[in-house]
Amino acid sequence: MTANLPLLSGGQLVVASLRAHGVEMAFSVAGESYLEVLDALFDAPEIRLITCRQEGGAAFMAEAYAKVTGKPGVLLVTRGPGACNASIGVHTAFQDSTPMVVLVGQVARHQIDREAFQEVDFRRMFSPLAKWVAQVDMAERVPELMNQAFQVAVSGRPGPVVLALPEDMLRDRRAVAASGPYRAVHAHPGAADLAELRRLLAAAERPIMLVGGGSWTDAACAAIARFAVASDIPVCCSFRRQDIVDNRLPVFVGDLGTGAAPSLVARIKAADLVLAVGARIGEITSQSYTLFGIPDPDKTLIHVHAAAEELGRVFRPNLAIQSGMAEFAAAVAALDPIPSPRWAAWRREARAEYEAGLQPSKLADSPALDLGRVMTWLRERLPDDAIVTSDAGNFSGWPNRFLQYRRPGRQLGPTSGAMGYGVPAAVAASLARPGRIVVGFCGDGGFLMTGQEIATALAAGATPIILVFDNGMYGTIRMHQERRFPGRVVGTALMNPDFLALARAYGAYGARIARTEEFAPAFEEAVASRRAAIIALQVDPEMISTRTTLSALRRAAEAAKEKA
Ligand SMILES: Cc1ncc(C[n+]2csc(CCOP(=O)(O)OP(=O)(O)O)c2C)c(N)n1
Ligand SMILES: [Mg+2]
Repeated sequence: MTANLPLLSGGQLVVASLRAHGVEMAFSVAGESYLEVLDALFDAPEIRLITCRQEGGAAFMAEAYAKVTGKPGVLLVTRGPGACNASIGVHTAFQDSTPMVVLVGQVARHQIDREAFQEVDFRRMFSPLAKWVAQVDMAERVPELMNQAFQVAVSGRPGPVVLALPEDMLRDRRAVAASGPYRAVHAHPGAADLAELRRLLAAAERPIMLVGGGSWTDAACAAIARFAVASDIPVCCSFRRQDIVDNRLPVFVGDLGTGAAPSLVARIKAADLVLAVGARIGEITSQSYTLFGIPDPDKTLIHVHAAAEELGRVFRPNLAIQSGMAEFAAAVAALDPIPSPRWAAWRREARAEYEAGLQPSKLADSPALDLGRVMTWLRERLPDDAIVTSDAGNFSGWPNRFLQYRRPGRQLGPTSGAMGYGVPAAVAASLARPGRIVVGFCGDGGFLMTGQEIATALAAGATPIILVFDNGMYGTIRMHQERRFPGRVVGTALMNPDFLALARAYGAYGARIARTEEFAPAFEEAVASRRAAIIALQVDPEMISTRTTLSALRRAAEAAKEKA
């Protein structure tokens, strides 16, 4: 059979494999270690290669592209320096359960283990960061290992895989055929599991559902909402996963992120049954492991997760179901609803608390730039298919608390808490879904970590609108400092560039906003400009979160110290 196949280089086989797996877009920073792959891409115009400015940005782009499209994000980077820069995105994909295929150039096989130029043992480097790492030492095995890479990335709990490609292997020529496309493999809930779930639910008085994790399709989101609505079960979302359930539905009751509403936390504590679907019950979801008893949660816990390893981790559920989200959602949507559930008032109260939280808290005497009013305006202005990306930092409390999400709109944020995510994710989302409004929320700290990818946006025609919350500090850490060491500010003050001049230097639309009423016109101009845009918001440093001010924090910490 092989006699009829053309001789292809390892690099050409890599690209033939990308094609066979249906890859349409890949993100890269070039390197001499994988020239053969780049050259093969020259002949593959159906794969759009996005040239990025730093591998950290490129990796976040690949990760966000995967979140938006549901397809694995493909990233190409060079040996040690490229892989080291990219590692933040690999870690984020791991924590966020995002499928990603990372191709890393490697030194030639005969140089390995000499600490050759830029050599790193990628198996060791990525072992705690990636779902799977391998090195392709024989060109004839490219189809097999590429196939395995895609298969592992998308199946079960999705995650990032890394393939190291020695540069001399990429030059070897072999007559083998590419393989693909991948087929994601997910478990289904069994009939007995579903019957037990319904029995436990029917016996509950105060149930609450918690949805989160990765690999939710639009259809799975719609199905899980039908299930919740049919039995009137309140639903909250885990950190930065608010787009799983339409926030305008009466069953939606808030998000259990880092700035979760105290009323929601109290409600979960008061619940007698928690049905957690897709989310890991990790540190943030369990509010630093305080929501449930360890290992036996003092309430009925039903945990549904794509990976068997997550079930029974820390907490021992009464019922553990290993299932993909689409498979689970379809199965429960078909269950008989609980007739006139006892918890109607419980659900109504939870929703009323959530709706009350949409009213901005009274924090200070009318700041010139009132972020609560800006967010309220955006909530009404953004279309249903808007994509919101978020960096990590205290500013993210504003969109998390006040915006509402629904499919096909999306909320893309790093549950890993990685700063630098906001801009590249917005660029990738805009490339993956051109024509949609994409708004990227960043702090002044996170923005300057990867803001250079605005250049990528301009070059590739992406049109994200980046909002930079300029408070002159690493606000989150300053908040922790004021709590623990009031008045002792160190390492958290920032001196910023002129963001307006910076926007213009990139060729982006730019605006600087100091007052509430300036926001709407600037936003509309940014949309109309059909270019990437940076809107810098001059934020009063007092506005440290949506719920408290910096001086209130300091006063409380000082009072606590005096008492102690
Ligand atoms: C890559 C990375 N480095 C450091 C941190 C620790 N960290 C978390 S939030 C934060 C400050 C964020 O500052 P900024 O982006 O200005 O947002 P703000 O909190 O001021 O709104 C820091 C330094 C992190 N999460 N990620
Ligand atoms: Mg800041």
